[in-house]
Amino acid sequence: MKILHSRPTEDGFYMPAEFAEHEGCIMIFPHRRDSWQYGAYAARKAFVQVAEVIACSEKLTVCARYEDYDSARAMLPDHVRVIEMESDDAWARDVAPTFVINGKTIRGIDWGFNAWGGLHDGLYFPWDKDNKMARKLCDLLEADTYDQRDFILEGGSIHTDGEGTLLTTEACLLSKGRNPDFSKEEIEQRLKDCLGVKKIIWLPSGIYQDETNEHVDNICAFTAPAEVVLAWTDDENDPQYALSKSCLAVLERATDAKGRKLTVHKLPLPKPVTMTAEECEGLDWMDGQPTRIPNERLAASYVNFYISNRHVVCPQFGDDNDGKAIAILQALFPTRTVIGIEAREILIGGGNIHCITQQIPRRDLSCQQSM
Ligand code: KQY
Repeated sequence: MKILHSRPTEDGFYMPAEFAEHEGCIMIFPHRRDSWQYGAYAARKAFVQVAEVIACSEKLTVCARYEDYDSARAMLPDHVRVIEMESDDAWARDVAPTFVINGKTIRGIDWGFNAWGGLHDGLYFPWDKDNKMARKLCDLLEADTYDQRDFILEGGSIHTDGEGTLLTTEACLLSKGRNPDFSKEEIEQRLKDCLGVKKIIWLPSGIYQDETNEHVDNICAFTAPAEVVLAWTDDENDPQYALSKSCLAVLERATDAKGRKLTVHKLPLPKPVTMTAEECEGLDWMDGQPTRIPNERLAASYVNFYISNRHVVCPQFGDDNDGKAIAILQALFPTRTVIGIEAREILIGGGNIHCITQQIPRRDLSCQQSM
């Protein structure tokens, strides 16, 4: 496939919203022993449950390393495509391409990936296998590839409405470990040039303790044009309170690319989810340091859901708010069924259901959406 050095927007391409129809989805089979406790066996079961729901209505491709291929093939349903591909970890949202369309054709964007901050505050080294995945996946899907490797970006740090508006966080995109030589204006311009967006809504922060420097996909997501959900707590003593409140203030003032005010739906957070000593013992150390410590709070949020063609796949934490989150999302997605998946095993890795998935939009969606 061709490697392109132009910019998608100038070529008439844009990134559709996740709630628009998908051709498929990409996931990666987990294996990393310093991310997933006790050899990733329980994490694999959780990934498979997510895969089973998505594969009901989308062509799902799961990438597995050579040594994990047989397990992946055996654990996943027959109609899921399993391919052999090297990876450093299992975060398809961040290492698979961002797909853009023009109403007829699909192309992938190959952003630079440096494990959420490179040598500054990245989460592992090396990350070269992850960094090569976008281009390999474009080849597999026969999609020409925009070379944007000079710009570090993860899919979890952006959400679009497909109608010209993008949500992101300052905490992540302005972090020192990503594009320290780019000004905020230059970052905005790159997002506009690549994703067909005209308006960027900068939320100040994300979820407390989110080790991605606070990806937007854990705190806020579009559920429809001009409608968002925001992770929320009423507990003023929770450090999350100030973070969510500052985001709410921005969202309440904001208008989107079409001049509409946003409707903000608060999605309650679960009570703090923390690591147990036993879970910590099940993780390999990295560079002589434990990757998690007992009582460490994890960045649990119901906002980290995936919207498939027929379902919304929502994390569950064994919390009183699990059912409330499902009920709120079900009301917001009346044409889909919301399915809860026990997600503690995924959360231990540092992300959640949205982070382990990357949608492939239908290439023939109306182009009008970006106008
Ligand atoms: O949340 C994500 N998009 C990725 C999380 C990476 C955590 C690595 N331990």
